Amino acid sequence: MERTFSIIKPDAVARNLQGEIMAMIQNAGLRIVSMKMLHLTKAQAEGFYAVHKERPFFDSLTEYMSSGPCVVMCLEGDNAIQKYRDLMGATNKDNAAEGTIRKKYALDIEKNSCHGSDGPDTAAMEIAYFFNALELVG
Ligand code: 3AN
Repeated sequence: MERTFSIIKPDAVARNLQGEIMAMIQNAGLRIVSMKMLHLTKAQAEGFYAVHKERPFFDSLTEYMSSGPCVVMCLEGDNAIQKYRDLMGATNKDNAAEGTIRKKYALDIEKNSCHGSDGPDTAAMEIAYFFNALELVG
């Protein structure tokens, strides 16, 4: 069993797609072990994406991530990190495979509907950024 961290980003929540994306996650065999809806401040989004702070899109990305509510989740399952990365599809929706969340719902490379941890260390850090041990109930 492995855990990963997921965000249904503001572009998807604004279009009321939370339920459809959660159904895709559950149909892929992942369990939602914690979940909440948040409206991040710019500072909270900057903290979360600190690893990208030198990238040219950092300001725009954190502006967008704090532009409206999002859903943060901890997911669990066999090979959960890679399984969820596969389900999300490529960062750029134009390169995402058919049947992936981003192919179906992303608007562009920035407003790409979902986030998923890219490895075990990031997953542990990202889960701890949003959830305490008592909130992980799965
Ligand atoms: P992924 O989310 O697929 O792991 P990262 O970690 O490279 O992709 O990028 C983090 C987030 O930054 C992406 N999900 C996307 O919202 C945004 N992003 C990535 N590349 C670009 C870009 N070239 N222009 C604007 N936003 C980008």
